[in-house]
Amino acid sequence: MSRLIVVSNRVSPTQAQGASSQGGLAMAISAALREYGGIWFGWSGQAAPAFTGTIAMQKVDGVTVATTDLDDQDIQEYYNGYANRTLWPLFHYRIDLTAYDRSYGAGYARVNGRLAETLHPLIEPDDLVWVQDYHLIPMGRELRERGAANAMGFFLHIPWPARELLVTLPRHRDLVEAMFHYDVVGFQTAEWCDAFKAYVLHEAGGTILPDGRLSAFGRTVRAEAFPIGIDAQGFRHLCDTPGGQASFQRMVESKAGRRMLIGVDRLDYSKGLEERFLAFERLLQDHPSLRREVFMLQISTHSREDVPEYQEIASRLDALSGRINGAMAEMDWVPIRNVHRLHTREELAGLYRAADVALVTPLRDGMNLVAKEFVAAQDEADPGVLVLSRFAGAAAQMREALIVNPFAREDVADAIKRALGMPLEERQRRWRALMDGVETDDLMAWRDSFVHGLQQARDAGRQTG
Ligand code: GDG
Repeated sequence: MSRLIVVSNRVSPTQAQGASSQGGLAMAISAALREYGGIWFGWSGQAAPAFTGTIAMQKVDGVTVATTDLDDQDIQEYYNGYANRTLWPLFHYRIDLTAYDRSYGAGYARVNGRLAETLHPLIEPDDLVWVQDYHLIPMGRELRERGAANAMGFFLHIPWPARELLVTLPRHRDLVEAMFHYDVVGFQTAEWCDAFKAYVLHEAGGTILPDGRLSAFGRTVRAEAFPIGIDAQGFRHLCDTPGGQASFQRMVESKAGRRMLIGVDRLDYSKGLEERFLAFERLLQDHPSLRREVFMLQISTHSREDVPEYQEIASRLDALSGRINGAMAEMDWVPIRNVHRLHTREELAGLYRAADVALVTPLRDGMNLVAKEFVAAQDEADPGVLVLSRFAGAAAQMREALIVNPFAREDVADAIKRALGMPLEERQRRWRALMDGVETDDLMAWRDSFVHGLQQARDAGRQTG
């Protein structure tokens, strides 16, 4: 059996422990690595005075984790720069926030080369290589240039932008050409996959082969949608843990008979948090009878704090919730509970269960796992309602949610109103359909279908090679 080599931007040995406090993705990757054997490789998240390519190898709970440190310039140009100030905003349709600095592009190329140089000696001929996310698009090409002939796949966790936006990126052809060094490239939705194909066909002069593969730049690649899921049963069980039950109880008491809207997000401009607060304000303005009856718990954990745009969104959001609260709060009621503290996954599960409505209203999102976690955590007898942005990848699967346009404040306010008044029978019917999808298209199904795609690529290579 082939080993699996997973390459992610950041890897920490604790992720491999599969602890319940870790995200589901880390758990799924760890489980696959335990099953297939292999290595999880990536940046340690640490800075070294100079890049040396020294590998720290650790075996954690049966998973081999290999990490290397980057130097400060690498972190600045590759991670804070090209990944998070160029590709992230551009791929989330924010060309107004995109930094097109040459030094960032150079840092991105350099670090991908350095990581490939470090990883390459660890790869054995039969290994399947699975590269994760936008930080590492050129990794496959860098490995090929060093002689790796393995079956290789790339999965993009974020949207792929429309070609009209992608062409604003200097050297966009080079980035797309890099995708053709993989055997399989996976996207969250058919929509992002189609956007990639549109570029290949109309910008790169490529074609679609009879077997469905794309051909361009003298190479071929299979491009497909592999929508990511969550460990639905595992997440549901978190509600029954002592931590899950305690946070549920605490929240129910704190609600004091009121109804609660919940939002859980990394603090990021793509998540539509300001628009969400403004939609809630509009709801309370249009329906004064809801004041004191409803409040919003918004948990937004700080992220990427070295990037100026994230400092700005964080302070804008605090100012906005402060303004709304100041104008509307009463002695015994505050409309928005704006919380930045990190919670455990058990606590989150309990909070989701205690909520009446979830607001998942990103302006653009690859998938959005919070939507799926909320559904998994609901009480079947009295489930809450999911309000979901049409611009989240999850909307392609979760049709029974109340689908909204997050840019239209009144529409979101109307959907919240409808969610709050939805009869039990309708809530149960919608929840059942959503839960069936979340359970069927779960994280393990996602992982196994991608690995299966890699195995097919390896076997096809054996037949022709
Ligand atoms: C990218 C794509 C795609 C949040 N606060 C806490 C906490 N979280 C967890 C949530 C959820 C995760 O973070 C966020 O996942 P999302 O999917 O919503 O978003 P991104 O971080 O932007 O992820 C996204 C995803 O990759 C997977 O492919 O869905 O579209 O942008 O799991 O629960 N977890 C803990 N404490 C918190 O306070 N423990």
